[in-house]
Amino acid sequence: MKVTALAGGVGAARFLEGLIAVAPQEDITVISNIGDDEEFFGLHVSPDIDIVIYTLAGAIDTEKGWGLKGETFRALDALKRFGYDTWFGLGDGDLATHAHRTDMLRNGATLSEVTRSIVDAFGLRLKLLPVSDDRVRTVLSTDAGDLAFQEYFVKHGTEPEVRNVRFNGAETARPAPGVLEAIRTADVIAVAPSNPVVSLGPILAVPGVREALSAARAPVVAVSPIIGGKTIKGPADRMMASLGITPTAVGVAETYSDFLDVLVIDEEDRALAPAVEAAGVRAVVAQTIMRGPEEKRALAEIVLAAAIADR
Ligand code: FO1
Repeated sequence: MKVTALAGGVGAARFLEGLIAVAPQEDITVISNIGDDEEFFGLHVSPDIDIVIYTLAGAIDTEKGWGLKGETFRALDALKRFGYDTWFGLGDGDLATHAHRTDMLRNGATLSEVTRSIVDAFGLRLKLLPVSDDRVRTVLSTDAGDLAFQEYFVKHGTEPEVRNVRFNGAETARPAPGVLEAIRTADVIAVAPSNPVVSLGPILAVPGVREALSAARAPVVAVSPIIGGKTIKGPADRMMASLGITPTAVGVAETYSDFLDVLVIDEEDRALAPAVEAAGVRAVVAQTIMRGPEEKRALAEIVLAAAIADR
């Protein structure tokens, strides 16, 4: 069974840990957000791609959910000496990934090719595709002005009120090789429990992706990242509310209703099932909080089973 997953950062990586425990990596294609990519010290950083790779390779700092475990920050400390702003925590080992990525890109490789090389180097066998090899950047208009995603998320700690979100470059970006095909040929399409606005939004903004999802023969199954009106981590609930999207599983269903077949919602939101279904999306109620490996695995199984039942 070929599984294609749409993924943002930390929540997605945890969901994918469950997926690789129940399906062979060779059968999995992950389409990653690139809207929160950023350049620091001339190096191209792709946080969502790296979070997925490090997590699935067992190399992630599990406490933080990003960066490498056992990481040191000596290079970043040394950069302070030259007056650099060092609010973004790039560890020494992590910097090697970004140096490698930047070197390959400067030598003419595409982001897809670079990503494949990092996936291989970390011993993974799944296919991980940036949604595009073209530049797409998330910019948030906030009460503190226009902020690039990492400025909003890390430098300002998601404090500013978000008024509007745009994905610069998305209108002219082309899906990376294999992206539309992975959607077209999948048996199951899973949408990870990521922020619908800033993690999945940039993927859906690349022309052709949303249309391919609507036309896909495979059932599209999402897991709601909102439980009881709140996110486990991150600003999705506040951001949805300030953008006029209901910050509940119902708002998630409505955001994806043009292509979504099934939404897995948490037990806590059982009462929302009829409203989710009123948005034209079948609701499956399950335990969606992933504390340990068993829960990650169980959630992946629920998503696959929901897709099979929907075919
Ligand atoms: N998140 C933080 O909250 N603080 C950081 O200093 C930070 C550094 C960082 C370095 C590399 C990387 O791949 C991710 C990093 N993240 C950091 C996470 C990142 O900002 C977000 O989790 C994603 O962009 C959202 O999916």
